[in-house]
Amino acid sequence: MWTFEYEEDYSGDDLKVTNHEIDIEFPGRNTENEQSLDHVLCTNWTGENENEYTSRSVYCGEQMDGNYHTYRFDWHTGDENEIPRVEYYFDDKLTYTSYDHIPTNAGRFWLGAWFPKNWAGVPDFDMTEFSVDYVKITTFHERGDKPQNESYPNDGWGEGIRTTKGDTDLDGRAGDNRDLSALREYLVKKSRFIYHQYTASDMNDDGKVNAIDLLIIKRSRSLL
Ligand SMILES: [Ca+2]
Ligand SMILES: [Ca+2]
Repeated sequence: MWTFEYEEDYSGDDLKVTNHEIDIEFPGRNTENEQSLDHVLCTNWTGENENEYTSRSVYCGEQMDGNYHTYRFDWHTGDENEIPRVEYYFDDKLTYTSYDHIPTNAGRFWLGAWFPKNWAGVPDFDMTEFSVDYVKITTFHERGDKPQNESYPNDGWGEGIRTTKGDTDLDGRAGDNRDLSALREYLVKKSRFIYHQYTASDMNDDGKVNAIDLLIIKRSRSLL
């Protein structure tokens, strides 16, 4: 998870890049400097140069136990009551506090699963899933807070996948035999769905995909 705000300033002789970012990223590095899922990278940035970020790999305990864990950072831009800092918490335990290169500019908050080449290791699976139980943001409103001024606010966004209700196999046609069999396969747990398949399959928008949705697709077919 991370916050991100990026600016390019061409007003001087040299391009000045502002990169205000806070990262909680897995895998971290253990004491042997190997990738480790019981360590996590905690990094905060104000620019992209070597001397403009602080990164620490900290021990946060076993993460691969099938349970939800809480990941949190408290971002203080600072004022008369607060020293500028970022506090990193894992399962509600303060694990590390950074006082250097503390961002001030508002940024977008991101959650994501990705596999960057080189530093994240080699995936040993074809597919996995990233489950989020909840997201909570509480504002501090400190005097160090600065507005965002993104240079490319709309750059880098994907087209996304347009889903149609009933098109459970995402082939562009809704409610045919393939969609019924894709949903049946999922319901008997023989197959996995990606997020867009859940959206396309949840016919009654109750947040669950189950036999009721299958019945709704069947009924809609009989009405055609
Ligand atoms: Ca289809
Ligand atoms: Ca449903």
